[in-house]
Amino acid sequence: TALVCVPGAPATARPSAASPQVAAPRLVPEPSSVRTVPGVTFTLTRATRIVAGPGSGTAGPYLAGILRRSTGYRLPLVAGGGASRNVISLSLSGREKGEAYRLDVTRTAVRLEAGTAEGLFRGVQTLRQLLPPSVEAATVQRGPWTVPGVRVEDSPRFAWRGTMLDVARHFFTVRQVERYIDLAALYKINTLHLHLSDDQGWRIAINGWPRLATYGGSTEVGGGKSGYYTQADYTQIVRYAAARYITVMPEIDGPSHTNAALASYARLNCDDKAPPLYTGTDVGFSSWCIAKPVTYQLLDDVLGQLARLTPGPYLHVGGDEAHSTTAADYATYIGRIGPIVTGHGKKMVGWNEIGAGRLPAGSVAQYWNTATGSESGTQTAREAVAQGAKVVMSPANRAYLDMKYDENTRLGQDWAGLIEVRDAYDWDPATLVDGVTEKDVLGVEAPLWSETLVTDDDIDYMAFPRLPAIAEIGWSPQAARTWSDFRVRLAAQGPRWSALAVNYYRSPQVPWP
Ligand code: TNX
Repeated sequence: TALVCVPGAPATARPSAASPQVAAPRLVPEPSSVRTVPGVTFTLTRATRIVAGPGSGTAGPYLAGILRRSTGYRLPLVAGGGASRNVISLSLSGREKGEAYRLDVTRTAVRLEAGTAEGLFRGVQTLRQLLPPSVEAATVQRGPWTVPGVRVEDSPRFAWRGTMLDVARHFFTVRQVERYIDLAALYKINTLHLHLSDDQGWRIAINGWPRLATYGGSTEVGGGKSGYYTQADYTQIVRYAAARYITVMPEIDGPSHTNAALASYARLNCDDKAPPLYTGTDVGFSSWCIAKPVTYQLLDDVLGQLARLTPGPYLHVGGDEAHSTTAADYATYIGRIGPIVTGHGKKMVGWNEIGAGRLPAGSVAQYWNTATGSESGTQTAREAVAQGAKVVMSPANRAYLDMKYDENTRLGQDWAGLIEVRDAYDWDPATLVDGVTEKDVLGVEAPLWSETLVTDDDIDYMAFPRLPAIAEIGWSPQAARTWSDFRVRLAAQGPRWSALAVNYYRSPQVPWP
């Protein structure tokens, strides 16, 4: 983080007789460029207006919603024109593209501009973090609502900055998913991967195959009653995410992780016998019947319906841990499912094992192994790249939000190791796997598997602070980020999470205030 040397710095600056300094604002993810303007602050008042120009999408209403709750001010949203003092203005400009934005804070105004509404929305997240933490509260708080004078110019390193929710092992309601979406949006996450099916549960209603949801979705890890999304519920999640410029990617896992579906329809099984529902946490014991046409009729129906309900370009077909499918069957399966996905107008995404099969153009392999360099576990990632696929990095020993922080963590698993905040932060997606370089990497994703997670508090505890660490890896230039700086900026998020009632892990590695 750049520190700007200024004579006559404000009282909050670190004192130093020779060259007083103004501390840079503590933002996560770190922007490409932040220049502080010494001695300048903007103060939000009862009279401030939010000017949302044409094409600014949800950025204005989203910002107004947050600010009104905690400030109690009216903060009218106006389309433009009138005085330009005491305004927060959001406008489109030809200077930036995609998610890039520019934010200027002067004494009289906050001006945010971007080439797209999406860019404005990302910039709004930066503005939130420039305001005091209490701005995140759900009830009216005392100001003053000051914003330090800055000029931020920012754009993402990677196009894909994702997180995954496993709604199969434990089901999460639409409201729980929406809450997670809002927390992820604060860190400029733009992809929500929903793991909709697994051995323990099938979570999406499919026309023509009602028992997948009503029976296959009836229980979860540990037993008890569970649930599923109707197609209207799923559409609600997609819309909620879209209003935050987050793309939903649904996953139907296979050929393994399919027990819930196999239990729902006997005819999907090679021996025509339905196995019982499963509420344990083993992996790799189930398999689609690769030779049966009905397997592909089902997948065509499921993926076709999901393709119609999903505006985003990707369908995730799983492909992980197929320990009960022969290598030949696995290759057959990938060769069949690829054209089903592309036939419905989508691109195929799968866990890195899919590199062993034939991939349609435009496919994406999600790297989840713990292997690095050129260890044997990295082979399928290289095979995917050799076929022209891009890679999303989710190495389990770095990016898995369900791994324990240390041996005392009550929740989570430890098969991929313990992941303290520094472990989650200190790696570069472009140098992890030999032969998978910056140009092959689409981005990063932090999966939250839910074998041990039930409540919002459980989700929060595992995702915070590691989700913001992965989000920064995806957004910020590699050269602009160091652990010693990140831990200080991350510490400043603690009071924000408290204001948002987020049950975060108070890592001893982070100097929380
Ligand atoms: C491995 S990694 C899995 C999941 C488990 C997870 C638990 C991967 C693609 N599959 O089935 O939930 O470990 O950490």
